[in-house]
Amino acid sequence: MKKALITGITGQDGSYLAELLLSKGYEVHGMIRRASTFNTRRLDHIYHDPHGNGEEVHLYLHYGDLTASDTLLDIIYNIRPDEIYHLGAQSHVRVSFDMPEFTGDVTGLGTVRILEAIRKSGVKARYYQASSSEMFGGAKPPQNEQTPFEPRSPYAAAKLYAYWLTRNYREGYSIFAVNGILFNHESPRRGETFVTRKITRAVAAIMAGQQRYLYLGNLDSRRDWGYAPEYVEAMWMMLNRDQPDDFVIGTGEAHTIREFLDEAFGYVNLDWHDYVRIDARYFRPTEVDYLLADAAKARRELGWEPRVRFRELVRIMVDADLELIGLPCPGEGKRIVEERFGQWHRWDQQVVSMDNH
Ligand code: NAP
Ligand code: G4F
Repeated sequence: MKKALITGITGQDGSYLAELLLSKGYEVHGMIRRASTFNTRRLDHIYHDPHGNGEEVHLYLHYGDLTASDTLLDIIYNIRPDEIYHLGAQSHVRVSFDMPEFTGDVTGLGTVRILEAIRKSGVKARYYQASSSEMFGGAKPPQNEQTPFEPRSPYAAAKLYAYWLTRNYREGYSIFAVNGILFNHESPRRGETFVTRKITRAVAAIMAGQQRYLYLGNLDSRRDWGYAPEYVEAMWMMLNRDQPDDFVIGTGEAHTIREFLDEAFGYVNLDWHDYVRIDARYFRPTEVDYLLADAAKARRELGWEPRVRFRELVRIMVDADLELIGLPCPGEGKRIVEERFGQWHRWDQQVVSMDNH
């Protein structure tokens, strides 16, 4: 049985990746932070209480933090994983302007702490670095592996540091280390303060009569939005090939926030102009205007191709948020997930609380 360690397992991508690896027969270990409230809600549906009589699920959680190198070394040395997926980060771009030093510590230095733990422990683990299209910043679209980086936020600068460290450890210490340069990917599990989920949650709350207005920032930037479960498959593909290399992952289709609003509100026959207000708080000191992936290399060398397109993604997210708030949903997005992925998770129901910590 192969062993994988996931940092950031409680996040959007970490939870989908844990499901994917468990379905492939891996023993999955995740690092979680101690919190005063439950932070494992994205995992509750796959976790099985070790004291119960249910079927065994090979999912194990360990306390740790990217700011503490001693625990990282212990975790890696004790588990001796075959694959490490480093997804943990302070991942919010707007917040990185408020907390630039902290973002550098967690998102940038956190990476070198993991790479050093791999090197010092002598564990022969393959390493995945969650690099980001945000590193392209002001670079002209479409962006691919050859595009020079022009970071425009503390988050992007921290990710760029981590990107180069990953390449350096690959070249200097022969570690099988790869950068997945992923463009924006979303899902019903997306953090509530990223713009897509903020919008789809608002659509549901407005339909339920619980919210009057939705306050947003810049509506003109363009993003290449894909469906997160497909992106974690690309992560696994990158670690399961002969040679380590870096790959851009995205759909090759970009849309503005306005277009996202059109689709999300239009799906439930609302006109967003009646509900959206602009709040300058959500503007960024420097914005990334246009991200558009050229993922030809991933298509060619990994055989990776996105199946969920923009309009379908929006419908999946709106359906999920309508259900979550207890309203019936039009069902187009739900049908897409059931047909192509087999199962529609009502993942956010809980909180049941995982009791091994
Ligand atoms: P996310 O939902 O924000 O999850 C971030 C994870 O990092 C959470 O599990 C969080 O734990 C953990 N974390 C934060 N600070 C930590 C610390 N000090 N020590 C240990 N863990 C810490 O992010 P995501 O959307 O799943 O993205 C996964 C990774 O891909 C991130 O590195 C992100 O920057 C990168 N990325 C994301 C996208 C995207 O569009 N989603 C695109 C490109 C790259 P808590 O749950 O306790 O907060
Ligand atoms: O949803 P966002 O916060 O995502 P952003 O900044 O593109 O970052 C995400 O994708 C990156 C990959 O490119 C990841 F590396 C990163 O971790 C994260 O997952 O903002 C998208 C756009 C921006 O242009 C922002 O200015 O939406 C605009 N926006 C407008 N109003 C807003 C809002 N963003 C947020 N979060 N909240 C608003 O109210």
